[in-house]
Amino acid sequence: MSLRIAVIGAGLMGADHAKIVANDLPGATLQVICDMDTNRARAVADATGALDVANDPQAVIARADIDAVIVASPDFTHAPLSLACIAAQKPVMCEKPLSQKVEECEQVMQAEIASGRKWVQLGFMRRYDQAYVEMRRALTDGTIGRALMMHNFHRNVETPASDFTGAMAITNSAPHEFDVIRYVLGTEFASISAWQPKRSDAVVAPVVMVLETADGQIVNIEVNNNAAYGYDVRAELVGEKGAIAMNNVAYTRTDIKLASSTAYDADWRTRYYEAYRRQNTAFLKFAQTGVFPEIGSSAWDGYCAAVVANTGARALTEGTKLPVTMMAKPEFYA
Ligand code: ISE
Repeated sequence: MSLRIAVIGAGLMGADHAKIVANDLPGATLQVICDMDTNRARAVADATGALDVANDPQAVIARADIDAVIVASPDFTHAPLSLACIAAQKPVMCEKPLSQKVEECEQVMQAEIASGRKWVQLGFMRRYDQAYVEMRRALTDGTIGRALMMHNFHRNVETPASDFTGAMAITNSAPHEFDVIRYVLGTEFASISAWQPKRSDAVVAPVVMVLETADGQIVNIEVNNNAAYGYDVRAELVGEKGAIAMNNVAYTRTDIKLASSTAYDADWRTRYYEAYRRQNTAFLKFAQTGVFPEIGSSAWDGYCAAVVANTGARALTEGTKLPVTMMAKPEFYA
């Protein structure tokens, strides 16, 4: 039987998830699009062939004709809606972040542990991006030897809102790096410091972070939310025997007038389309079998990202290096 999925939130990410469920997930039915703004839900439903629209997320989660849920509503709703899915015993693919509040991440973990099984997969889709998959493999199969350093750039064309701050670069954008670097290196962060250069205008300046891992590696992350020229994510993993770097994903190169150029994506939805598709395919299998995806992000990973992000935001304000202090990993998430 086809798995009936509800998408909660009909904004940019909800519309994208709905498109993936409708076009790229054989075995899934796009049952409901839910948004507080019913017109917005209707527009996404019309574009994707979803069967129904609604505006009350809690009621949608409880519906008997819903088997699994994708949460792509505003960040502050992620933890409460994940908790509702756990209570209703419905698998949920929750967009990142699980919460920016560490205590809310802990509540979700506690509810999952009490229920006896995992229900929450978190939308840190970069784990499914081929470049990071190959970086991880270069470590696990020994190709580049033991990891020493990882360099990371994360550049957006511009911020979604003019009141975006340096702290938000750390709590909203950088969690992608926090999660995927933990995954690639297979370790936890031990400390973080964060700095900003001065810009000549009013928009938020880049944030540069340096992190140490528990295994003695050094990681640097630049988040530049106003890079102006394109969506550009880069990473290079340096090992003791070699290095592996991500290429810009471009199918063509134009050579003209003594110059050569490739194009950048405008944002993450096209750059990571394949990663989202793979992630959601893994979620479908999880919802069908109850077996948590091998490389998927869990509520524990959401907790870790929130701890690093909150510590990083404090390090930026205080202008100092701070230790990243996390609880011991519960056996349940081992
Ligand atoms: C943004 O905050 C996101 O959530 C996207 O997933 C990410 O790829 C983008 O670069 C961030 O700025």
